[in-house]
Amino acid sequence: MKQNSQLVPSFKWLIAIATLAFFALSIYGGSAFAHAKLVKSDPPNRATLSIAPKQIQLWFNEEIEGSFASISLHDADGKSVTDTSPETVPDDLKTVVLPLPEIAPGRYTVNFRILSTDGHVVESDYSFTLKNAEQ
Ligand SMILES: [Cu+2]
Repeated sequence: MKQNSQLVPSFKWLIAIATLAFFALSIYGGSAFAHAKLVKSDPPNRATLSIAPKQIQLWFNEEIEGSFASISLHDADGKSVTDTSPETVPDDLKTVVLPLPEIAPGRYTVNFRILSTDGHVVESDYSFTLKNAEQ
């Protein structure tokens, strides 16, 4: 019991510090709205395609550091099916393109990681399905 009563003040401090940290983080997190955001993709999120896409193109709401962008495509087993880097589009700094090899029917996940011009990394993923041509 003695030990317990000694612990109480330090728990209060912990809560105070945690609360401060939480507010500090939420203020910092508020600047997240300045990051580049994905506004459009081709193939679109959750699309079901009957023709294999030749490339993946991502569009953002603002310019990104295209040379630091990475896009990868993973099959349903999580295996990467691409080994190339995305290309920038010279007259549109808000977009990146990843040329694709021939891909088999199945469910795919697009993972992307880009660098906003404000220096923050934005990382996310989405998926699409390629169905058999005969279906
Ligand atoms: Cu940012």
